[in-house]
Amino acid sequence: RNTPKLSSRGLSRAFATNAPSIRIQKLLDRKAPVDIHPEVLDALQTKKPVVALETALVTHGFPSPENYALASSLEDIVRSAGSIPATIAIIGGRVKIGLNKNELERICQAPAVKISRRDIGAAIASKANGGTTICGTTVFAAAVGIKVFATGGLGGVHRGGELSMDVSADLGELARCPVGVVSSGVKSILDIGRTLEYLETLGVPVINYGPTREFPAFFSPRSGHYVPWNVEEPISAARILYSQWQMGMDNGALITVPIPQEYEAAGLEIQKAVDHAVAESEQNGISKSGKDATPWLLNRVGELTKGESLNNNIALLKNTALVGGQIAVQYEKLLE
Ligand code: PSU
Ligand code: MN
Repeated sequence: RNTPKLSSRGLSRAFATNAPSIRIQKLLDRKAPVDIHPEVLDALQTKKPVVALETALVTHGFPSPENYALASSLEDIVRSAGSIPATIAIIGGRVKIGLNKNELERICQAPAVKISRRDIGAAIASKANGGTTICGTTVFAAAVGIKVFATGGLGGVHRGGELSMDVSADLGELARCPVGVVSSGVKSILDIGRTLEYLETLGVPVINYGPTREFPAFFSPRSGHYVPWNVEEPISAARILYSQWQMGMDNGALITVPIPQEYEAAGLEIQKAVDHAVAESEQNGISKSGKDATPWLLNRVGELTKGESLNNNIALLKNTALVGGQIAVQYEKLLE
């Protein structure tokens, strides 16, 4: 393996100094199948800002080889904001917190399972490769004490979810892990209103990053649904996270970053393809296929828009990576 074995001596010094290291020490004590990239480990120990990045979007959301260019540019953007990126995946049954170049290439090319919380044990035991969803990535970020995670589209309540009960595990995970998830809202492949209701039930704060409280609909900055809070600066988002966790609360938070203005018009066109794809999924039964439903819809929207949706998707991912990097920097300053 390229990630050197963690030295438990170095860790016990860190153990005394901060909370992430206590968690890491516990993982080590259990000989957990986790490799923390040395740069990420150092950042966690010396309290540098770290931003988690997911891999289901590269294994199940984007085609190869574009996925590799995207994943590495998201890491670069997090760095440009002053944070250390920790792209998370399962490779050969080991949980990787931060990937080196070979590992990133591998997860972008090799067949991989889509990893939600419930897939973790089985994927490790069967030595699988896995792309972690927001749910799966949040589990691992929390396990090592990463506080900020930047991504694209959150899963949610599917249309018709009041009958099918197809509700993404992403929502429940935000309620149980102390991680601030920076995303562009949820795609209108989902029932946005019910997704927001469910987040409220779970006690997950939803904060829009921008001048209004309108919840963004991924391809569009507007959904017609409103959330209770908005902030306009990274420091303001960081203070909300800090205050919540200072109280000993252990739930996460959702911070939504609308797609940049110049993509709004294209977003409206893509919206039509979204409706078309949802109608098809109901006719062909994919909508009832469990974990395959979301990847199928994402792929179909890409086909219907001849790749236009992927361009918008890349733009918004880059934007959330930047804002996530900035929020992580401000959060660490509050801890000083
Ligand atoms: N929605 C998107 N893009 C994505 C996903 C959702 O617009 O890439 C991915 C994310 O990884 C998310 C997962 O966590 O799909 C949700 O899948 P499901 O609905 O099966 O929980
Ligand atoms: Mn589902």
